[in-house]
Amino acid sequence: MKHTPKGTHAWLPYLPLSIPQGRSPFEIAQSELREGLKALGISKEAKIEVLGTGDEYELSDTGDLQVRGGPTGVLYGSYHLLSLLKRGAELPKGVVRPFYPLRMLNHWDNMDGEIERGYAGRSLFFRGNKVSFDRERIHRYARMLASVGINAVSPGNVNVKPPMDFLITGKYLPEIAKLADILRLYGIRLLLTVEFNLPLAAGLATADPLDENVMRFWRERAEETYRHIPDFIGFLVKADSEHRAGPFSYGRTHPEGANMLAQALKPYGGKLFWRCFVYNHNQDWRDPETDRPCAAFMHYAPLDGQFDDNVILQIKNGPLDFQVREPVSPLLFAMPGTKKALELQLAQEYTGQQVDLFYQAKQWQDVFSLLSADRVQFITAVSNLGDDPNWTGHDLAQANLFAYGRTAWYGRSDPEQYALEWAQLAFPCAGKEVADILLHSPDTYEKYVSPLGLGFMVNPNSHYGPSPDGYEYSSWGTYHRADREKVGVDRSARGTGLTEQYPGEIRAMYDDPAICPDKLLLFFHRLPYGHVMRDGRTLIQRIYDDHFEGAHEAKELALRWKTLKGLIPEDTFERVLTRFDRQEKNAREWCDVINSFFFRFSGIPDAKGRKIGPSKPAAHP
Ligand code: GCW
Repeated sequence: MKHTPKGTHAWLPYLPLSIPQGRSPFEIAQSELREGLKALGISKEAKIEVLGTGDEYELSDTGDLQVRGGPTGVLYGSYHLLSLLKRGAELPKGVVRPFYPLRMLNHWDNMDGEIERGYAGRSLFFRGNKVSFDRERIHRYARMLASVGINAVSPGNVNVKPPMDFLITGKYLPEIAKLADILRLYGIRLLLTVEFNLPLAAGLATADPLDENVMRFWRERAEETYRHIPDFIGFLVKADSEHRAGPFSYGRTHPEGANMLAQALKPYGGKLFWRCFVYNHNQDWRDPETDRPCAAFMHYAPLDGQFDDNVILQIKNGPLDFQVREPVSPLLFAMPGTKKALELQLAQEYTGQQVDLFYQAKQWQDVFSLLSADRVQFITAVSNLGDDPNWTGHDLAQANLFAYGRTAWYGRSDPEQYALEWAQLAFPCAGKEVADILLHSPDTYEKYVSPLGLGFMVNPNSHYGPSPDGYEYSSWGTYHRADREKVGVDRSARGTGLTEQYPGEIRAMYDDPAICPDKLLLFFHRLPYGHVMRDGRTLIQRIYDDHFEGAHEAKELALRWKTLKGLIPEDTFERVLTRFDRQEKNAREWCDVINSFFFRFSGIPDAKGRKIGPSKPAAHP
């Protein structure tokens, strides 16, 4: 039987699916360039020269093509050169170098093969509680990441479930080392997630970070991990968060817990990434004082200067939890004496689950427009990949991974540019049209799901589909507080005080409903339905209008896709069409459920006389 390789070309249609030959990034670059130029029908010679030490490169075309750069730089340069030639674009002038030294991808894979918040199949790394991967597929995965400059991955879930807690032991390290061996060829290094309570599971009496035996235990784990993977980056930890153990379990502080792990890694130059997703998930919904988005700043900001220099605090882009629209996390502006990593989420947990289209680069632009990129030293994103043949379930969701790679490389978000580049590479006959569809997608989705900064009106657990009170009376701290008169949470200085965590100008903007951006109005303020918006409409009318418009635009996206028939490979076209059909239905559902919810509370009819709420269902065709 003919072997059909799994894992499509993604945005690299000019590279063969077979494994490139080579034992180093330099040799891989040679092989990729040779094959790529051949497939592009370019007969010029390409010379690669290793100069320098890092990720930087320089491209030139003076009769011959030239790629010069550091040992990994030549690989990035080769992929970049091929993509430019494919798109007929100009070569960049001067040396190209990345903004962030580590451009990471965090998978949330479990060892049984399931992926937490995964919408594209099963794990690429684990199966049946074992490390288990398809070598060819990992080569293609690594190539895809390297082609956009991603150079670090953590394969395992931050919610470490057994037996993953034992990944950093002799039982699994030899297999993990084989994975690292492939990734290394593409300049990619590994991080592993660890469970704070591992000492207990391993038979120690405690996992108290100040206990001598516990310290020794972690030093041994670090030593053994580096023995198998000499270029290992370090550990990633979710502690004292959503049922995970952590220093609090032992009456210790987060610097005490994090520094202890960091010290175990220190002799090898290792780093400890410590997530700041720490809040009380056992909140009483009746309590108006405790406000989840305030939690991370309140906990960590006073700890500036107490973390060792190889500890990096990993902070989500917003203060709540990857909602459709959130303000930038105030913690990202704080703690000047502490290293920080920005965490984005490619997995579309709250943004359509890779059924509905949502191009995320626009969301990240919100972050970078307020936060200068050098406020953080590292960047990471939760992966949207799985073993589906097209990697991301929705083919167009590949654009998010691509755009993330570019964002991490350049340290800025340029949604238009990245969408166009991706679309021209993936769909050369319809680049502009596809880019345009991508660029419209987040606004459309936001309108029918969650306009004005309202979040969490989703079904509990799955986080998909409308359920306005799904998280309203729960312990998760996720409230919109809608009643007959008003909706939203007052997070201003007069309310829970979240706005006071921001630096001056930003604080002033968020604190005053008159200048707070519409898109965040109900995130920061509690307002009556009759509140007159800057555009003259009332708040309730804006809620109705946005939902109707969003549902209508979802239909239009599907129609626009249909015009591309013949310009997109048939199977991709059909697969995406199916998703657009589902999105259209989802959008209608969101619109009707949320508008009915607000109509029933407020009793205010739609000024445009559209039908809200129960009506005769459409007759079956
Ligand atoms: O958004 C929540 C998700 C959890 C996730 C958690 C986190 C890995 O619903 O599935 O757990 O965030 O970021 O730790």
